[in-house]
Amino acid sequence: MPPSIHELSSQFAVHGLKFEAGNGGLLKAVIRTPLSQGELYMQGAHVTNFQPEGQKPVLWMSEKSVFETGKPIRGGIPICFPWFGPLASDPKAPGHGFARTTLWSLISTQALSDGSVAIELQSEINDFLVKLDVTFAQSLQLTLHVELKKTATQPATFEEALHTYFTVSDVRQIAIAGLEATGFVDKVDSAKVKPATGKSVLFDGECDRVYLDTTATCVLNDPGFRRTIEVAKKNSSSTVIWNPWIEKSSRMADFGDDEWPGMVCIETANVGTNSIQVSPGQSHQMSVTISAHHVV
Ligand code: TA6
Repeated sequence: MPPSIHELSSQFAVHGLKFEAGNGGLLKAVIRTPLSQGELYMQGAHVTNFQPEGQKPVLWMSEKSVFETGKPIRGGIPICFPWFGPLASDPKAPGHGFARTTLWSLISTQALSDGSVAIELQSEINDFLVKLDVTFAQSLQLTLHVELKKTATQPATFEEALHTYFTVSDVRQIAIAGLEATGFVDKVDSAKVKPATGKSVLFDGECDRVYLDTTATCVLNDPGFRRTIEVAKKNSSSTVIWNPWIEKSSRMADFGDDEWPGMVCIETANVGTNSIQVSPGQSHQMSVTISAHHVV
């Protein structure tokens, strides 16, 4: 039984953080501080809003997203774990694993002296104890901690992604810098492995690329919004770039047919050959820090 808003509030509400019934009645934390505002749904520990003071919203949400128990929310920062994409060994398994559709538990909340708000959540997924630390400041920081329980009988391998959807003025006008020197798996072209392009990523059609063996910070240049968004990461060796464009958007019920120009995903991940193996009792932390900057 999920905790009530009253129970959550009495135990975890702090200055700048309260709890409400969100869309579909799903429990959410609402953050309002002088530095930024944000929202996080307890289902999936899913950040659905982050807007630094004086900036436009940074994260994109589909108008068509469903908000139902056990169903993925479209937009924000879904957590993909313990696998990414379809599960090769079980076609019936939910895409991107089930961390994003599980009800996470709150561990702690803090109103910090610099005006930011920190939230810690956890979930048990198979033999893993998974924790997410989120700090809403002028920037947004997420750290995904994955620990294989000591009771596990052998090492385990997992994939993970913070599948971040960014709001953009027009995906046809943006450029993503940081991946110029990295080859990629092109999921729009039969998963062919393609060499580094030496250029920023530009968009003139559906894009679904898995860049492997890269720890680079990505910079989203958005002239239409006169801003850059920096996506810096720790302990992540994969970056996924996605825009569904026209045809794929029309095939997704929870994605408006005319929404594709306004978003792009820059995903902080460890997938494929960058999957992580941990032994019983061992843990791994992957972090992303997202910051928006005006461009005069
Ligand atoms: O990260 C890109 C991707 O793997 C795409 O292939 C597309 O499937 C996207 O994730 C969204 O997946 P979802 O299961 O949320 O519809």
